Amino acid sequence: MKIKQVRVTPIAFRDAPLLNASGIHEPYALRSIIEVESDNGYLGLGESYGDAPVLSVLQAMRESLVGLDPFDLNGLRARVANTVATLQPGCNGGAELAPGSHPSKQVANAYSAFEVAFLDLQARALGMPLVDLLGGAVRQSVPFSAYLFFKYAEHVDSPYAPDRWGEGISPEQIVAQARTMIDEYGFQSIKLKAGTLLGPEHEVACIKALRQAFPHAPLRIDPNGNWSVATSLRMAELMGDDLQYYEDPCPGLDGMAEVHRRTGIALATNMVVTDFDEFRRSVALNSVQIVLADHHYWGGLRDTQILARMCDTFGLGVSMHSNSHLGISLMAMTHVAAAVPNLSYACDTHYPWQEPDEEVIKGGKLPIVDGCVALTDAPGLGLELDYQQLARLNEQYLSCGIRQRNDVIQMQKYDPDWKVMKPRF
Ligand code: GKR
Ligand code: MG
Repeated sequence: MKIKQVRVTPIAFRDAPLLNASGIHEPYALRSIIEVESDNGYLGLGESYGDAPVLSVLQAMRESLVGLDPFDLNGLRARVANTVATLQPGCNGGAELAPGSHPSKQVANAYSAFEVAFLDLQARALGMPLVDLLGGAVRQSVPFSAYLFFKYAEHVDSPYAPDRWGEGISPEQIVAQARTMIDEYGFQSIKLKAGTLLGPEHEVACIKALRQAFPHAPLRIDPNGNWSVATSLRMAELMGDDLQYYEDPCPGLDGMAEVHRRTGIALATNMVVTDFDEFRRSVALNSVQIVLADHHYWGGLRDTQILARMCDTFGLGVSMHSNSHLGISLMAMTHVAAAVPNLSYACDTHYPWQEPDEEVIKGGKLPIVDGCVALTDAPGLGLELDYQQLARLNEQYLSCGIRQRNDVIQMQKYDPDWKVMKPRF
């Protein structure tokens, strides 16, 4: 079996005005959809970042993959390294919150994007679910958490009607957001994105309100490294007992190590441990106790399994990080999480924030039931592309004008003096 053709299609889908440490989401989120076609008629699918620097690598890869055996993952790795070496690195304004789109992650993220498509193709050709290539499922469905965001009712420059979630600023509104998500999807755990302009005291008040409204739900808060060590310690004192884990309260391995040393609270990260080198340094400092994996920048599904094994070896918990994404990514996350025996917490996903009419797979949005995404017996990831939808979202990409995520510039439309400051509080 040889690869006959590779297609990389950039798409844009509507994204809510969600607040975070950098600023606010833009009206559209970008992704790329990858198709790898074999000479005997199989198709493998992948999904990755759609920001210009990532997209340029993915597109530059296309020709080099033609003729490659889709089982030759080492051949894929060599070709990615070659291509990246010949391209100029770009910079990305959203890179810190989407660490996989950072230029230093170009090889890992381009490899990941194609690795998923190659594995999907392999599994389809063998007539087995992709998870079987990862050693088989240790669970048939994977738990995800309700991922809450502070948000405005609509974008300052909204090109479309307001979303159905409304404003999410006050503790009451955040509890209502959680209730809607839990009612619709059955999530058992709750994560609150923090580190916003609203400030730590307000965000902790929302955690308190959530604790009261959902007395038994595991709770996490994620300020994306936007609080100083002193603020992180002060907030830990206020809410420590309410948290299942404290995610990236402050920047840096040293800061995280200090917060853990002085509070004893389990710290999770998708910011200070984003590759194996940082993992090694973190273990020496005991900076984090839970690593949030993400196959999009950890080097694909197999390297995510290696990361999980390393977490097991060093006594760390493992779960999963997410950025705005569609169903191909969700299913890839589900297959790898199903094959990780030591997955210790419900994974993150932005999926509920994406609109029902903006999916590129046949059948529309994937179901999340009782907070879980279930595997199926279908070969590969079990997904087929809806080409009409793909064309529509590609059209949206072409017309939306956004080429690189930049939550800072978007926030400056509300407040021209807004600047990146880490930590802000
Ligand atoms: O989408 O605003 C966002 C999030 O802040 C995202 O960019 C982060 O990467 O969800 C992520 C996280 O857990 O840090
Ligand atoms: Mg995080």
